[in-house]
Amino acid sequence: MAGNRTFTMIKPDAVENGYIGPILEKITSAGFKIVAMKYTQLSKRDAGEFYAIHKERPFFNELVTFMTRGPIVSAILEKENAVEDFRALIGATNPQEAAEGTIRKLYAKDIGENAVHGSDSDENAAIEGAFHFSGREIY
Ligand code: 3AN
Repeated sequence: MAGNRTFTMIKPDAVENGYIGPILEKITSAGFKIVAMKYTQLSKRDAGEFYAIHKERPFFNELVTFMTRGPIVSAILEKENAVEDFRALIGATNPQEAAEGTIRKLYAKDIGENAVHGSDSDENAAIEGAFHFSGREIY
């Protein structure tokens, strides 16, 4: 059975461009409840750990530099079928391939700076949420 939570980050490009408000509006109007949320900045070590799965990819250093260059918003979201529905809401990794109306189509520039993160499985949603939130927050 599909889980009901996912994890997201509004990435530095979207924060810099003033899109926190519009993106949160898209998320909540799509029926996601915000369970935990914070405005923060990742260290290189945090970003490297978060994206460890991409360590061998040619874009890894670029990704870490990008994700640490400014503040982000990280959040745990709740909705039935959360992971799949959120991936549909944000659109394809490459904004040029993202469907009309999706967050990446509306607010992202390119595959490297693509405005938002969305977990790709229930398992990763739990791991990523735990990475960003200690459990002492109320959620
Ligand atoms: P998604 O975020 O859609 O799950 P992944 O997991 O394939 O996509 O990639 C993780 C992140 O790595 C992307 N959000 C993007 O910021 C970055 N990324 C992926 N592919 C590239 C690429 N070819 N060049 C630069 N950055 C990339």
